[in-house]
Amino acid sequence: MGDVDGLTGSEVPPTAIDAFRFDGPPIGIRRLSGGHIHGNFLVTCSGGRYVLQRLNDRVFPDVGIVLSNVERVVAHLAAGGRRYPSLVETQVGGLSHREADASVWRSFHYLEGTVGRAALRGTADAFGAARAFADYVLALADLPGPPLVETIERFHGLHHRLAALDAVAAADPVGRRSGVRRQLARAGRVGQEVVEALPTGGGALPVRTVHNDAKLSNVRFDAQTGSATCVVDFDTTMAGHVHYDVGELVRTATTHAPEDARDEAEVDFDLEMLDALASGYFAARPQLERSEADTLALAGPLMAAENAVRFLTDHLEGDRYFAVDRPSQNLDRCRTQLRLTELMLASHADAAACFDRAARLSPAGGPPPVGPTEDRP
Ligand code: GN1
Ligand code: MG
Repeated sequence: MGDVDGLTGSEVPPTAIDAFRFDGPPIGIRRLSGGHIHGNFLVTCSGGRYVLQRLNDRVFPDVGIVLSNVERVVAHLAAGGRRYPSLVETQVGGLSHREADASVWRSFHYLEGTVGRAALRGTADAFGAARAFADYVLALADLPGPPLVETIERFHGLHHRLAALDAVAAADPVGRRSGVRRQLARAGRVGQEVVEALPTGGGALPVRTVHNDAKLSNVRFDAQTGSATCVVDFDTTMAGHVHYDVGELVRTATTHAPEDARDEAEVDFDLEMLDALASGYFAARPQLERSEADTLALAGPLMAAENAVRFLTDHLEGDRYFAVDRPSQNLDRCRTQLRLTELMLASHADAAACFDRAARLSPAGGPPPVGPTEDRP
């Protein structure tokens, strides 16, 4: 094929497009914004639209594991009659394609009639997004076969992320430490406070198969009705705690500031949105244990603090992990997440009241029943 929209010659090799069984010749390609990890492109062919991804093998060292986990998740969601993004076969009947330069490509059918949201439009969006993520965990509770393989080792875990930050600050590989002393101290202080409030190791919290990247932007909403139709991006779906999902959603959906706002004063913490998120989550009857339900108000601070620490670590490492399009973007991301953590901690009592109310009013009624969990620490 020829150079479509001027992109195929550079970012998307024509052979990567030709490798997939797309319906009709490609008539347009454009880069999709939003994700920090993979290269994401929208390929428009005469007979349909597709999301084509170049997988990031620095972040996911074994892309084969990612591919097979995702295939299992997609097959299980399909068997349960749920809406999900389906994979496109390659010309040779596989579900991924390796280029001569060793890059690995994968494609999904574009979920027509749906839209993503960078920010919530209102409480109904919050309710629907939270219910969709709770429903995802319920759907995977009876995934047949062995547990999904860990795609990124020790992906979440604030304690270990803080240790990694200390190590990179000590090594200071690109000489940025002197410019971030205040944020380093602040991240250490805020991170420690959250680790002490919600220790996630030690077996106190059940381990389930969770999404692990439950950002608002990973929810698709029906373009007509506005209701949340499904969640996407299953690459980090594996063992974890429900707090990782609730926390990602809370940190991305309760503030009106972009994650990389240059001025952290823009960051707010909207308790009305939190209330709707909590109601939506429990509306799915998530069958949480007491230890989970009672600590959900700390999920937002946990994930905001963890992301702050990861962004600062990457800034000190020279922006090797998260894609950036300007020099201090990871530092800005770190500041917004620290600010958000501080605001959330200051409103902890109100946040806890939101989750308590939602748990009491959940359709199951009464205290959340004990649900199926795995027996691992
Ligand atoms: C990354 O898939 P994407 O780009 O939305 C990251 C998440 C972070 C997020 C911060 C595999 O998510 O863990 O929370 O950026 N994903 C991975 O926005 O590291
Ligand atoms: Mg992701």
